[in-house]
Amino acid sequence: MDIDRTNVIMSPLERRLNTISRHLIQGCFSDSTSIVASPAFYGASVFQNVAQAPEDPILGVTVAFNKDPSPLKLNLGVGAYRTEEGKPLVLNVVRRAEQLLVNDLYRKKEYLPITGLSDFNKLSAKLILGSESPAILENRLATAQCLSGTGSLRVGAEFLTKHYHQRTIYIPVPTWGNHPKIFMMAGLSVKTYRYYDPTTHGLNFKGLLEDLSAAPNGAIVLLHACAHNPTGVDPTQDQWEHIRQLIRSKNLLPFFDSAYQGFASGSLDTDAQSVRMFVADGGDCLVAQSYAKNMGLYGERVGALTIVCKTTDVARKVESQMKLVIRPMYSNPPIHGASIVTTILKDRNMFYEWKLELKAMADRIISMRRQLYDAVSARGTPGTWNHIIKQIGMFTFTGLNSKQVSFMTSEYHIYLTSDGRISMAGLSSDKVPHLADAIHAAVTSIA
Ligand code: KET
Repeated sequence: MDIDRTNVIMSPLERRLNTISRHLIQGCFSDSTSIVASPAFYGASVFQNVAQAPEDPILGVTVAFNKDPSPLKLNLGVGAYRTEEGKPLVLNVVRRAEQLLVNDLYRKKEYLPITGLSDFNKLSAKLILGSESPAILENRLATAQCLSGTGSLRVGAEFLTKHYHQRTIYIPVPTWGNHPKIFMMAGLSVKTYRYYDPTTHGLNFKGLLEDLSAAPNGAIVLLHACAHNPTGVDPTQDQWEHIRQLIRSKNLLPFFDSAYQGFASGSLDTDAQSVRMFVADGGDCLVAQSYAKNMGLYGERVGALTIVCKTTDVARKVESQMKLVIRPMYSNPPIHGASIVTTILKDRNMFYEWKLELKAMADRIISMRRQLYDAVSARGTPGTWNHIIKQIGMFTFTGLNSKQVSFMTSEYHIYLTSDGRISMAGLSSDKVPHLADAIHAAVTSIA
């Protein structure tokens, strides 16, 4: 059967029908090889030179994990909380808030304003800065609901590229792998400051101070508000004060990433101390907040960017410019997740219930640290391991190298990022012996 009519003059409609019928016939008849292909259909794709991209270093670990058929497999890659049964957790208070939202027949699905739900913004600023914050009392801040922590960082970075005189941002070494990409894509130039000392598994405070002292005046400095990712090492209160003084004396601009408020200590207020210390001195600062971890709203993409300014007038102008960044990017943010957060934050009982559930998550992680430390110590694994209990937040930065990590994945089906970071939130008591065996075998058999 030959329906090729390419040598016949056809109208555009006829041509389209011709192509469709070819597809249909090809699907129906095995002897359709005699059909002559149209060059546009079978020729090289205009995208044929697109290179295969590598998987993301963190989210790609989950992709590999999902492909592994082994019943032993354990995903300690992405920072996502799991229960003792190894299951993802939706907080009870979140379920309750969702129920209220679903039952409210007056709720609409209209577009939100460009900067999102106004109550959400006020409550988010209060959560991170504290209700007595001078910036809130003096109304000199601009907050926009953004697409979780990542989106808040990106909007903040785009704003800085457009409106700030210094385009260099200093990020710690190491840091969350997405930081340099977010800032570079937004047009900032990325430099680094020393943060972690692998020999002590602690803070390289001297290196940090030296590098920030050498930064050009006005440069932007990315700071993890608490539970530094991936190291789990935070400055002490005194060290924070020292850092604050240095930053202010050089007119550096602090940009806080707060992705783990409540996860480090179990207390929302304690984990916000670093940010509050900077806001208390009256200087400018930016804060990106995420509700992915502390409310377990990972896929809802709820977060906020707050820019603290020195006067109300400046803050209003800043807000107007934030809108110009957001509008062509995604127009306005989604409504559901922010409504859940708002429902919880504005109701005294629900807020209290959330704090209890958050504390329970933080406590379970702390107990995992103790259990893993005990299990590794019991095996007499060479090296020092007390950093497992000293580090805080979701992660342990084990010190395992990439070869040891590959070994643990291939031999023990344990998935973690190649820098040796373990998500303690993904671990449960029954999996601790398997993980400790894997660490022991990796350390004793691979240098
Ligand atoms: N900041 C930090 C420090 C961070 O660890 C994450 C996520 C984010 C921001 C962004 O989270 P968001 O979901 O956009 O609110 N970190 C975990 C997940 C990821 O890589 O996306 C992680 O490190 O596993």
